[in-house]
Amino acid sequence: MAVRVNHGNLVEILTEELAQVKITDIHTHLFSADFGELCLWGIDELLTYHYLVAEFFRWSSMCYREFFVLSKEEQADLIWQTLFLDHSPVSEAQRGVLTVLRSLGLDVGARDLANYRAYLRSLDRRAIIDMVLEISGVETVVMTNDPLDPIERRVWETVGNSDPRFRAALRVDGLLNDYHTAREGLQSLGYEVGAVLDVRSAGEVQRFLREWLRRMDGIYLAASLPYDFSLPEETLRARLIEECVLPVCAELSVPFALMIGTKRQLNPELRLAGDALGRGDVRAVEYLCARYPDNKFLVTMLSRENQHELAVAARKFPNLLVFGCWWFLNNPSLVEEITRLRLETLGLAFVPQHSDARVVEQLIYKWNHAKDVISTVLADKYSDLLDTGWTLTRAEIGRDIKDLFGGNFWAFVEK
Ligand code: RAT
Ligand code: ZN
Repeated sequence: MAVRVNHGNLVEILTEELAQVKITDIHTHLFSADFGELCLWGIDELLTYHYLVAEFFRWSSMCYREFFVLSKEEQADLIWQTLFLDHSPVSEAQRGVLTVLRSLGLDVGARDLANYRAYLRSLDRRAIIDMVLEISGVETVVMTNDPLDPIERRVWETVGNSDPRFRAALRVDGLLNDYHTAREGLQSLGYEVGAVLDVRSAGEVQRFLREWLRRMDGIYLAASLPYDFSLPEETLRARLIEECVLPVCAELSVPFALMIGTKRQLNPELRLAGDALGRGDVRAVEYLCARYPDNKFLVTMLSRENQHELAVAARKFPNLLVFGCWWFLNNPSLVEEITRLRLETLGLAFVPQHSDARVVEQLIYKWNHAKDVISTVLADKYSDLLDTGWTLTRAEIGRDIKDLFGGNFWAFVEK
């Protein structure tokens, strides 16, 4: 018999449904075990996450170079001391480490870094992946794949990805944001791409995209783009998108994912931690969706200020799926605000979050924290529905949660 939802059982039902949903994490920087050293895990990787490196330098006056020549373990020791022992670890990325340790059954109160290290080192790559996917409820992990990275390419050209829980996404930042360097990479792979994007070169870029999407069985093609990304415009990037990326995506029925709003290397001394953000221009997204109705666009924007406009754009275009609270937006207060805004503007037709995890264990905290916030917001929304006299069943809540955590994405990909 259908279980009716009421104000008394709503939170419990939501918690139970969220605990059992199988998540598709649509954007991560994780790799399956086949990728060897590219698959990052363990306490030293967790503590040297670039989000934490940036936070470490809020306190430390150490010179950047001195820090980066240290071993991973030494860097991790310094970060632990500075961000966890010398100050309370309240930031989102700091708390995340503790959520991971607790979920792995370790004693967070003991503050025993040596013990955490020893425990995690006693596991292997495959064991940690299995354990983390089980704990986090993640069923499918979408990777970020760059065939111009020689280490990664060697894997694709030899063993490939043998783990069906991991899926590929072809990332083309280099091509769109630094064509002249990427061109050399493409040439070394046998693609005859010239300095000028003439018909022949455009055809060769298309061939590269097509062949690598097929080889990786990529589910989408993606790029992160700077905050001043604009379309239409007379630039090489615009031509690469309109003459190479979009035709191939349409031909293979693959979405193009745009992640807009980066301000790369604002402080290059911080290396990977040195990127920032700027307010983007939603008009570029509106232009693409209107001009290319046969293409599908997955879009996330990095600036809080863009979220309302982006949600409104998604009301207008069925070929636009908004996803995630990306990178600097992945703070509980902002995830809550943005998820409320999207639910109120779009109903359940969006993808509320992706993890952006770089270290396997981060899946645990990113999804645990996201579910907490999304649960609070959904509880309010369902409660408002009950107040109107609308009836709800547990199965309907389960259906909605499945859509949010994977169903909407797969329906869009398969559209
Ligand atoms: O969130 C991150 O770790 C960033 O460094 C970026 O990788 C960003 O998510 C991206 O995909 O460009
Ligand atoms: Zn990312």
